[in-house]
Amino acid sequence: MVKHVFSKAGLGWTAAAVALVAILLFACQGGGGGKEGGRAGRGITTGSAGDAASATYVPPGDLDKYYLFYSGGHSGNIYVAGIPSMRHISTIPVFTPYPATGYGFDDESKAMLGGYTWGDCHHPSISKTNGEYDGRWLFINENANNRVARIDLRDFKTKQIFGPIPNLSGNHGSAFVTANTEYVTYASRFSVPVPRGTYASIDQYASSYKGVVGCLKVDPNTGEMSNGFQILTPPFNWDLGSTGRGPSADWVAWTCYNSERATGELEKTAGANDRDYAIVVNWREAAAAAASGKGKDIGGVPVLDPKEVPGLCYLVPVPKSPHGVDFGPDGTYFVTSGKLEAVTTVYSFQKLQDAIAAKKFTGEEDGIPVLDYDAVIDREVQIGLGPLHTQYDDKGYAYTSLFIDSAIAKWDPKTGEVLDTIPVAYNIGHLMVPGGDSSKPYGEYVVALNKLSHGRHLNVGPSQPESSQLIDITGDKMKLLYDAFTEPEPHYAEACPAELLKPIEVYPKEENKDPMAVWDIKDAGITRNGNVVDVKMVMVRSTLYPTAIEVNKGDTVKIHMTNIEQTTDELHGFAINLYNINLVVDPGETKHVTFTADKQGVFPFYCTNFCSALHQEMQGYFLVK
Ligand SMILES: [Cu+2]
Repeated sequence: MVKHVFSKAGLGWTAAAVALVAILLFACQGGGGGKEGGRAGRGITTGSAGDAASATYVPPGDLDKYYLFYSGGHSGNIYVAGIPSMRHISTIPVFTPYPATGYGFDDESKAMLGGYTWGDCHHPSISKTNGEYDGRWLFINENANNRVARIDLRDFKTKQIFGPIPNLSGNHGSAFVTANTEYVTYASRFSVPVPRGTYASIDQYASSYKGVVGCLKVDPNTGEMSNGFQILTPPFNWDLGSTGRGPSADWVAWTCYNSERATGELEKTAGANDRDYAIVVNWREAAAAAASGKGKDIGGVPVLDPKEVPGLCYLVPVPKSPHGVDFGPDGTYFVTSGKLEAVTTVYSFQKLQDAIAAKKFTGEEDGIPVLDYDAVIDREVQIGLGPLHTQYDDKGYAYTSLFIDSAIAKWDPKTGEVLDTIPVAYNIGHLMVPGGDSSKPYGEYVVALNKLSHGRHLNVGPSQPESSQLIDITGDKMKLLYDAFTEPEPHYAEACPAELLKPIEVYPKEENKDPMAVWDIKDAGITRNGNVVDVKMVMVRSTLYPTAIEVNKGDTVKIHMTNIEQTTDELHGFAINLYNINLVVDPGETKHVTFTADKQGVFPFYCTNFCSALHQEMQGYFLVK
């Protein structure tokens, strides 16, 4: 028998009240900061410091075992670190200009940013084959301007930013890829009238505002994303999603909050129902329906309306105010947690299929059938307060973050038994086990992505970094190993074994097909066509050639820079005084910058990226008559 918490009308609010007390209690404790807010003040210890130190120590010259890709939140970046050292190795700029690599300054990356100077990126997703990470690409969503980006893991560079995606507002439930990277998934956190640009009064929210869930098609050879399809949904606030694998490989699920369709003061109004929903979508069927013309073109995308095209998606009741759904490694079950209900539910994918076939529905929302909760669940588990996200290890265990308890619980999804709990510092959001959202979890570690660091670091003033903690999960008991800090704000991360990736260190000359590339100083030079000036420049130790560029005021200047080095780590930069020009060109790469010579005078240019003993001598003049 399943204990049905929803049947007890009062329990939800009791749990919410407990949660509220816990939040208030936490706030009171946390206010002090400083030494009292540090490790001693919270009773968190590292156990044996010597053991923890040796477990995370990577001797100088040795390499980490895993790549860790953190989302950088509203920084718009991805941070690359190593596990177990937790050392920050590199920053991949994605949605934000980044002068350190010249990103957003050259013509190509500037065009890719599309005029936006920031993004809010949350959930990195390594491409998959048969449900396992294949290490080709890294996708990441963008919540503020409704986009998805693709990074090529061959060179760790952003290659495509797709969007703003039509009809979508707040792309939070993204960029989880399907089992063979057929699609990148997305969902609207905020509902608006569609298509974008339509006005409807806020009073019309429940009926005239629409959510969408959908998929971007991914080219299997190039990774290039293009519009796939969307499904119209009620104006719920879609949250995190998860893609199926194995038997559930054709399915994707997201949870929502605000199934009340409320507006304003959601902290009160969106908690009225004792349950919210997950939506489960058969993406393969939906793609086929869109391909056969069953969708309606809205904003340039085929949009499927469940009222007109039934059988593509279903709603599953979930504990109150969930913050995501996570398919298990073998794809036979998925887990949701109600952050205000303190209940984690394990759903059976087979029972879900059976209930759909037997039409075990309890109602519908805008044409989407609601499945009977009792018919589709395996069990409910009481793990702790504020359960959020779940990851899986290589032994069949689940790890769930507990925001209010500031802890991680290890438990068995097959029995519901909670096996261990470890406190973290503090208020964990996401957590990450290498491969923990794929068919092949690697286990070994869980990284706690904590929302608050509360002074567990040298005091850097009020703008405190985010905190991550590395925890050993190889034994029966979890062991805290290391505190790491990052720029804001890791929401999620993925990690893969180092040997899965084989990044290049130089761009091979033979692959450079840029028509403006020059590989010898004798081919470098300046040509004029009307008021357009093309400069083919060679960058090599130790010159930027031609060393003088003379133009007329008002000319359009196009500088095409080729770094002709084929040697590892020999980057060159190109900056012009007072012209806001800043490029960095990797070995074998060609980059372009186009600008108007709108200031008269003489402006030095120089190499910004230290390259050789004669680096200082790599300079020249940009002369404007
Ligand atoms: Cu240089």
